[in-house]
Amino acid sequence: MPSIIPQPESVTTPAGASPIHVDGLVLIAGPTATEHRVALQASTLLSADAGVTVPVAEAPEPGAPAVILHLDASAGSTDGHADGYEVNTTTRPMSVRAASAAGLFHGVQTLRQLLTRDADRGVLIEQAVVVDAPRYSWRGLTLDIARNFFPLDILEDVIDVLAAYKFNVLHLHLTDDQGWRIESPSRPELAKFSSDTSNSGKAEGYLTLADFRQLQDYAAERCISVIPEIDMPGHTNAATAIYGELRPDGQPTEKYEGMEVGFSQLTFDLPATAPFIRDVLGDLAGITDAPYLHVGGDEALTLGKQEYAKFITLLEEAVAETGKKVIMWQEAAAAPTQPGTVLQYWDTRADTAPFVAAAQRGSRFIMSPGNHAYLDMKYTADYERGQDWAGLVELRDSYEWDPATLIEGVPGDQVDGVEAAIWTETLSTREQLFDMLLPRLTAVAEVAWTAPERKDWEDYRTRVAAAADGWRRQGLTFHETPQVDWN
Ligand code: TNX
Repeated sequence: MPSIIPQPESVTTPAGASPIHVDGLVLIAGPTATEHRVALQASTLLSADAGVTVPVAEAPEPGAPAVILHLDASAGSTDGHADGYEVNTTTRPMSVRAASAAGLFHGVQTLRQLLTRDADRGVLIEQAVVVDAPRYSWRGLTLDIARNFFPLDILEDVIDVLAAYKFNVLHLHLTDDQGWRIESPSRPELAKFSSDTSNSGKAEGYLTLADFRQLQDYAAERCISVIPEIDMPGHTNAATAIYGELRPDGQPTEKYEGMEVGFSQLTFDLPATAPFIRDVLGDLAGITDAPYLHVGGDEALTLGKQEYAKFITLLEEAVAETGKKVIMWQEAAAAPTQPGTVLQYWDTRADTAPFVAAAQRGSRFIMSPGNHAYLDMKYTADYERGQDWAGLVELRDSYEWDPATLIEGVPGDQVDGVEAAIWTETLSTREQLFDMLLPRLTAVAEVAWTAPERKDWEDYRTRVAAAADGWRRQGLTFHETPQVDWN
């Protein structure tokens, strides 16, 4: 059986069919611009994977293998899901077909995973018919670039890995006590003067408007939306260190490079506060392609209940004024939130009553449970980096959970999907980041994509080992957990 992650809805392999040699392989695009664009992307990806040039051509060489890429309204998924696709490598030519650009792109990722290596014959394509569609429409990663900054080239590497496992959301945590990492045109001093700090003391910087534009374009080409987060009213020391007017005593706070959370806050009744919120959210909405802004709402531990609730209402209103929809961390549910506010669940220690009440008001949820999906948690107690407040998170912990039944009293059909999350207090290099992401990110990919009855830990373990061969070739670091028999 081919080693595809996330496990597709259905994979059939013809009995006794031997794999096809990639020699002479070409890609043939359908007539539309979308088909051409995806074919060019497939050419780049497959050429790198196979180590031979796989060009886009008008027609196959006589006798040589070809894959046609076609948009086809009837293709993919048994339930007509827009992101579905079909890959068939048993026909001549072979085909990737899908109803949407995203489906076609996902099909290409599956085709990549049908490549195998044989010691004698070289790179081969396994024969299979794959019909597939995702369980959830929201499949994301929260990435913290506030505690330690990660520049564009590393973010693009992360996007490439997300795309390979059919994720479609990159949620960037852009601001926190340790830094303001996005240019805010109406408040230029924020990024300019509050980005020279970080937890490591050496991963500083911020995304300029041009960087953010490039990042969104790079992500969009790979069918990934970038959801930006400005965290308020807690986690705001990077702002209060610049603006004394956001403090009751009028004095800016000290800059911060520590690990503690929950000490910083905005103050509702100050005249500068609401204009600050409207300015930075207006700026953010102006540069964001996605329909959502994330405005945080977590761990505002120094705020009283009343003041916190006023902030949540103000944040909801300020986002609505920009024309965007709002996402907040789970704490906001207690405020209480509007039904249209999406809640991101993270802390499984919390009393669930506010979430159940929010669900009854009609709220939808994104699931990021710390004890399964927080990829900054240590794998083992003696692991050299990471945190452990949500417990140790080994690969199997990231794999074995069900978003639909996670919060008792929140119906499964109010769950929009899943986000893994990686917080970077203890991570500042590309190698450290990928050590924590891989292999666990692929486990969360399967939780987000694959129906529970198709998931199987023993089978997944063997597919992870195959995936790691590709990570080694691509120079991606990963943690060699003893839960997998690595090749
Ligand atoms: C909790 S998750 C946080 C973050 C920390 C993270 C570390 C969330 C909404 N808040 O501020 O970085 O734990 O694991």
